[in-house]
Amino acid sequence: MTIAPLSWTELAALTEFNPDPINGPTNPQALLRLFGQPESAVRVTLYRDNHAWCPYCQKVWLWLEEKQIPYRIKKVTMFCYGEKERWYKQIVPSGMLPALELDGRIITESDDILLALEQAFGPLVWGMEDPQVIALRRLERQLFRAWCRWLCSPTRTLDRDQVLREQFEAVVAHVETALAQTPGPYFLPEFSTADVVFTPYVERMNASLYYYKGYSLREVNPHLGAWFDGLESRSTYRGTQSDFHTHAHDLPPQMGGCYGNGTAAALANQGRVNGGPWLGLPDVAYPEPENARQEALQRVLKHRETLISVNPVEDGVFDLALRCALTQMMTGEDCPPSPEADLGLRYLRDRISVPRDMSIYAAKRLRAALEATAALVGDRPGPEIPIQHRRDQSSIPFAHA
Ligand SMILES: N[C@@H](CCC(=O)N[C@@H](CS)C(=O)NCC(=O)O)C(=O)O
Repeated sequence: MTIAPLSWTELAALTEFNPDPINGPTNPQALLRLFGQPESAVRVTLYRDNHAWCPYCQKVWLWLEEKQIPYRIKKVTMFCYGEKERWYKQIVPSGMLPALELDGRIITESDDILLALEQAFGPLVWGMEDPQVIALRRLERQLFRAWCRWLCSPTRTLDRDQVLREQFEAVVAHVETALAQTPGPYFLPEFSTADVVFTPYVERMNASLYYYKGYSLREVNPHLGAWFDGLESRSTYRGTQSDFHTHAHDLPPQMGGCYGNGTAAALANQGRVNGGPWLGLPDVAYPEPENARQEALQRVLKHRETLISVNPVEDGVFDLALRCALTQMMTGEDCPPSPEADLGLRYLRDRISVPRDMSIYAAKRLRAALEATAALVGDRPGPEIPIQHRRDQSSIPFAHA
């Protein structure tokens, strides 16, 4: 059965998603976080990237959320998404992120930021200079280097790829041993700075190795698997968590290239991450929240005019196509758009940025609805995702909302 698209007013009546960005759960949209405290308690401003993608920013962001330190957020553009704001270069001439203002003092370098925060507010259980944390921080850098070598070396042969894979797996074995020392899922007996330090890049390793190398870090390593589950039990982490699609396509310009090994497993994973089905991918394992579709709908409603104006398909055609996809997402019934709309629907499907635009399950539901609706009328891929930069992801047109 097919149905006609709902109007924007009818769609708006289907969502009540409206969390409090300031005092509610961790989210990338907030510009102020108070955790129930008065605004006069704010001593900290975090300068982080607009795209909620920068791994070093995620480290500081997660720490502040875990410690519930009231803070302000100022968002800055990363080079690969567009031009750096001049006002930020006056504060931090290199333009590097993150930066933190604490009682009027500017601090850069994520490790120095965490040290300064610890001095002001106390450690997140075990601090940066605890000998156990120092050893784990060293292990994290070792893992990072082995990952970069495997992912970012343009290997010509599968043998060479295998050597780099084994080098990476040897470091992973040390990580598994470290995690096995504690009865719980974390690196130390409680969630601490050590977990915060590992989070950003292990999340990116899980995504990129699945996509480019056909290697599922989370699934083949039981202690890392349990660690991811532990992270996902925390609303702080869920608010910062990205998905495979976002990482797979945001990493190449950041890393100066990511190289696939062309194995059947890698190609199959690429097909799945790009074209779905997205539910069931090992980028998330906690149960889907009941309001995931409502969240996706609310986020599209908020930005619908801009989404329509930046889409490569003609405005009237895309307005209808977008309503078709949202109608499909909310009712489960197919809603055919105009024949030329497939391209525009896939353009949007490929540009949902998680968590910037919405959380992981909302994004999966929206990608699925966009794809299902596009497939009703055509099989053309959307415009290619650039690999040298991601200026197609600019948030400038969306800023007024
Ligand atoms: N060592 C620094 C590294 C920070 C870093 O590499 N930041 C990147 C983003 S992940 C950056 O700001 N690059 C400039 C840009 O992309 O605009 C730290 O720990 O804070």
